[in-house]
Amino acid sequence: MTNSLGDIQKSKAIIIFGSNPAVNHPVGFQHFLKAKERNNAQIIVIDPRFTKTAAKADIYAQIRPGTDIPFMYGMLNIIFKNGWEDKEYTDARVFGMDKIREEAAKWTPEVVADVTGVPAEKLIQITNIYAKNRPGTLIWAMGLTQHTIGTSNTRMAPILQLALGNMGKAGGGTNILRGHDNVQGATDMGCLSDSLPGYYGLAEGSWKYFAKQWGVDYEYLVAQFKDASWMTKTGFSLARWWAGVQNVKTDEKIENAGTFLKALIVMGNGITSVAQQAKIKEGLDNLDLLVLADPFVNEAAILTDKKDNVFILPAATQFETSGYVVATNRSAQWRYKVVEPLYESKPDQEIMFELAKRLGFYEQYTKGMLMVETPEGKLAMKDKKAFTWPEDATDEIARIIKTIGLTGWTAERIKKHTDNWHMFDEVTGAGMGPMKGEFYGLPWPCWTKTHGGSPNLYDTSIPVSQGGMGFRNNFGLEKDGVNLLAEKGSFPKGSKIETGHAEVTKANIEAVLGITLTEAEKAAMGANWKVDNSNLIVQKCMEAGVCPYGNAKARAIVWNFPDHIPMHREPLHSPRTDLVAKYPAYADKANHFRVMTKYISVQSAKDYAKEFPINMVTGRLVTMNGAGIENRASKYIAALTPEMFCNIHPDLAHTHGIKNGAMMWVHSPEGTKIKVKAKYSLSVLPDMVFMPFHFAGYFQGTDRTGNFPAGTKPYASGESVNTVTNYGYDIITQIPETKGGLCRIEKA
Ligand SMILES: Nc1nc2c(c(=O)[nH]1)N[C@H]1C(S)=C(S)[C@@H](COP(=O)(O)OP(=O)(O)OC[C@H]3O[C@@H](n4cnc5c(=O)[nH]c(N)nc54)[C@H](O)[C@@H]3O)O[C@H]1N2
Ligand SMILES: Nc1nc2c(c(=O)[nH]1)N[C@H]1C(S)=C(S)[C@@H](COP(=O)(O)OP(=O)(O)OC[C@H]3O[C@@H](n4cnc5c(=O)[nH]c(N)nc54)[C@H](O)[C@@H]3O)O[C@H]1N2
Ligand SMILES: [Mo]
Repeated sequence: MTNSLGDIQKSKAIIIFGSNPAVNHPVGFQHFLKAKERNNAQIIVIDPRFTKTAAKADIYAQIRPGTDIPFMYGMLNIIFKNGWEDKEYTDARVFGMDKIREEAAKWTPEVVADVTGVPAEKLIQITNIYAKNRPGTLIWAMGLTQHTIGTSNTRMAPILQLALGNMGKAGGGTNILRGHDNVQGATDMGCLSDSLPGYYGLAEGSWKYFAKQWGVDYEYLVAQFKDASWMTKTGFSLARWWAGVQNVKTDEKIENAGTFLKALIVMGNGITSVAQQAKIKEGLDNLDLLVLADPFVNEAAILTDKKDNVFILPAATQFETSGYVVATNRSAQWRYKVVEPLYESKPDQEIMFELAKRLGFYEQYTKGMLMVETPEGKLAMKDKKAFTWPEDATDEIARIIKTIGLTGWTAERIKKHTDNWHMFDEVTGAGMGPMKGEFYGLPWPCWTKTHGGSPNLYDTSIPVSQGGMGFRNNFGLEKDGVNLLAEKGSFPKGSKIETGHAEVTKANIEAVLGITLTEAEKAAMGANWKVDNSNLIVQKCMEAGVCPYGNAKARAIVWNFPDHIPMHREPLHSPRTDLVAKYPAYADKANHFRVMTKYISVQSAKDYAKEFPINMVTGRLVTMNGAGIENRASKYIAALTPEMFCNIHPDLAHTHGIKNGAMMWVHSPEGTKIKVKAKYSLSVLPDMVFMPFHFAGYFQGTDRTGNFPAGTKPYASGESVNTVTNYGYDIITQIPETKGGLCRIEKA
């Protein structure tokens, strides 16, 4: 999220792609409604379903799943044709908008209407409203990401905002409504198999930096791998780990150093929330060891037939421990323990510490918490023997993670913010009284121990010391002879440098900032601001009003991705076979998170739409969360949604003889099926069904709830929709295509 929920109150138009905040972010959605009250903000919703959010919109477009790129190019087509783009802004701050303009020219409202199903007049009306009411904010969530082209979708949306000059503006930006309360924190901390914490790349230099910061030998880290080459390779993803298990039937080659995955430890994932349950079941069945650390009985234990070496560890909930979490707008909030862990449950960190002890790396694992930076740029040990949880962990993160500017996130400061939450403005997040000069939760980048946080990313209208910045210089200085740095005149307010500049390093700092370093400063300074234990680079930048990461252009062209600019590609299972030849899927990709991943070979294998003519959309309900066990194990919450169901248009149901409330089968192109209750709804078109993914316990028509240990069976169980969500994974992130698939239905 570039801005914040409160900042949405400043928007004059709000366009929502594939997000249903009235249901999934009902508290945050109040800011949208306040924008309406304050500015008469126009709310525009683009969703295949008429959602509760759509019901609050001024204008709604019922789009075919997976066609948001054509829709946005269609908007750009109209914007460019009418000269509504912010040319001064794009010339100074964007690389490659000319290529976008060329592609947009192909997407006339008529072409867009054919591909997306949204009438041309509606596209024109929406574009008019959105372009003429600035600043406009663009919202997205899972409706854009859960596709094979998810990454292209998430590039397309900022491009639209850049064209309109809406990025880096209060009331503008791209505001992605994230999922779990701490999902931003989880990604920031490296719960990803393709980066180290803080998005430090999987490169030797990063490993060496972390070895130093953790107080362990680099060679010790190397020794944990088969050989050093595996340290720079992406690991398996949550979506496809099962392909790495021996005896799982798949023709998809894995590249895992000639060996297989043997053990799986699950902490905080439901497993039944992941696509291709039949394959996941095979993966679980064939593991040597399965450990499920969860406050509830994780339903992976119910799905598998594995009888030995399955351990269910009682994890404490987040109410039984403390530490900070990161909100969707990059701000931190302290969470105090409410009660001591109940019974024999343990908080996650204690489970991990116990594991580290048994596996013999407890000292290496925890040593970093006892280290500090000295002003001379050195690392020293704190004056105590044992660490204090979670304060020392928090300070360790602040010390090490410089890439996204966590230096200012000390335990002391974060607690002070949470304790004084009433001293901050609801809209701007700006502090008052004792909190003056700081923004609530110190939204990152929070460059120094006194910096107040950055409420809106890429905002050049305020000084860097108050959260201002240009775009990041991360991809070189020029590409094909074109300057990648911001043009002259585009710079954060008060900057000593009034033009674009490279990220600041020890080698260029004197030239870039026009300063002379003392010998002592030179000796203390790290090679660049991301690895500088002295923090001198950042400090000097702050003094000059300059952003340490440079001042560059945003790139519309990503030359290292398969599609240099976002391109429309039909879902792997497309209801429009006639469009597949024109907009085909990617080439199959070997070694994608260690697993060969299919695109065109699946898409071109057959005309799926003939046999599976119905679009299948999956998503969320306001009464339930994620894999659903937390709700279904509660007697009273379970009563709100006691059964798994399928939203179906009465016209479609009628043609299959399915009565409202009757059972029906949903079949997938992979040959799997689920039995669910039909629930008539006019929110879906007659060529589409919608199912929530919050149920588990049944598998392809069979009741597996007898597998629950005595006394743990939840009050509600049902089929997981992920048994029938289709094969398909994003080309960059490997997120499953759970928002674009096909199915066939049948009366049960
Ligand atoms: N009550 C509740 N709240 C939650 C959660 C929960 O489980 N329950 N989960 C949390 C989590 S982890 C997350 S990630 C967020 C997710 O929040 P959302 O992304 O809002 O959740 P979804 O309901 O999965 O999907 C949003 C919408 O995308 C639409 N959609 C599907 N395909 C397309 C498409 O191709 N294009 C467009 N434009 N729209 C499409 C769907 O119809 C749906 O209405 O919610 C969080 N909040
Ligand atoms: N078909 C389909 N599938 C989807 C999606 C979709 O839209 N459609 N959305 C996807 C998305 S965006 C997400 S985020 C996932 C969500 O899916 P999951 O991540 O599986 O979601 P949750 O149910 O929130 O949490 C998983 C488990 O964490 C446990 N848990 C809760 N608190 C703690 C704790 O403090 N410690 C430990 N160790 N465990 C805890 C819960 O009991 C639960 O078993 O689903 C994905 N799957
Ligand atoms: Mo999520």
